[in-house]
Amino acid sequence: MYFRIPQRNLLYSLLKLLNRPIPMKDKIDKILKDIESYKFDGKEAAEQFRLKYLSKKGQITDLFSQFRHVAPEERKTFGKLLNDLKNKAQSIFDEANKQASAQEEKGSTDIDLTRPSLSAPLGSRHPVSIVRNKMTDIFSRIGFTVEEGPEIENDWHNFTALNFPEEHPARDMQDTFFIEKDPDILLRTHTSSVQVRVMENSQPPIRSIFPGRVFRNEAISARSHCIFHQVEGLYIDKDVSFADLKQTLYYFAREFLGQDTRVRFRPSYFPFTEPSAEMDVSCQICHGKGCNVCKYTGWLEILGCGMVHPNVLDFCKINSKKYTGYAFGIGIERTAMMMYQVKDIRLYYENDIRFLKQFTSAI
Ligand code: 2NL
Repeated sequence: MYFRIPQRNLLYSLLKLLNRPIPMKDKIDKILKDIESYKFDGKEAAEQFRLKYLSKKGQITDLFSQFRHVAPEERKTFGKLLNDLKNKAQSIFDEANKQASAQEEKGSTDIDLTRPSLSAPLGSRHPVSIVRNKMTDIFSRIGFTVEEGPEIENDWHNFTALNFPEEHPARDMQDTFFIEKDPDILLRTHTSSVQVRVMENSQPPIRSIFPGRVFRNEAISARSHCIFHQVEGLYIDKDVSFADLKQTLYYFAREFLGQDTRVRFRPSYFPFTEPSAEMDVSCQICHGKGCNVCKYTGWLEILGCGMVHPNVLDFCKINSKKYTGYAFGIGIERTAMMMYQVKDIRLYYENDIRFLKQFTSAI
């Protein structure tokens, strides 16, 4: 015999009378709507879903415990609805779990390789590179090859093979960055060390230029820095004379600064050349009239040069009785300061985009 609970029947009759949906149906509908709108959002959110609906204290489990209050004639309908709801929630959770494991296997981020990349703003060439390229381009056109070598050097390649006497001040710690002493390992103070390496490893004719970064232990100021760049040049063959040196550097000056450029040579001294000279160019700012760039002389010093000292040739296993050569060295920053009227060398190393973006180049 079936025994009715009077109060429960009373409640249902009352609700039916008021034409209200019964609460169980309401709850099932609401939960169904909620779980159907669930979107996968990672492992943590999937677990929250399970706790909310399927765990011991979850909303669906709770509905099952309320089932015993359902009127017997409605148990079949609600039993099915509840079971369907539970199965649906379980399959949503299972699917979410699958996705979470797949994601974990891939590495937690989803990278869409088909997405267009962010456009990187195009930079500009560094003024030191612009000037170096312009110099190497000019010399390449008359048959000079470009050679490079190490920035960390030994005493032989940086000093001894270049005819620096034992007591020369450049060998001092005050002027050069030493990495080790006895045997001396140091940061090269000029790219002449590369020229020594080329001479040691090949025989004339040698016609090359040597761009690169060099290091000197100088106090940093508007005019000098402990790091700067050079382009050196070397030409060795039979019968190379000072006339070849002058004409080549004259060609360079006119290509570099303009065809109306004039040059002059002043005697100088370097341990690795004899005779030695410095070359001035007519000031391209005032065309010789005098301005504050050329300090009202009309001339700017642009490079040092000379005939390779016979000792240097012999040290590098080139027969100085048979061959002669000339060499020169140009400071890139100094030249760029003149060209662009930059008053402080430190600007070249500060990487301030406002400074760097002002320079444009064809190469
Ligand atoms: C300067 C002067 C110079 C050289 C560099 C050189 C290299 C060898 C042999 C002979 Cl292996 N000379 N280089 C020659 C004269 C001057 O540089 O004021 N540079 C910024």
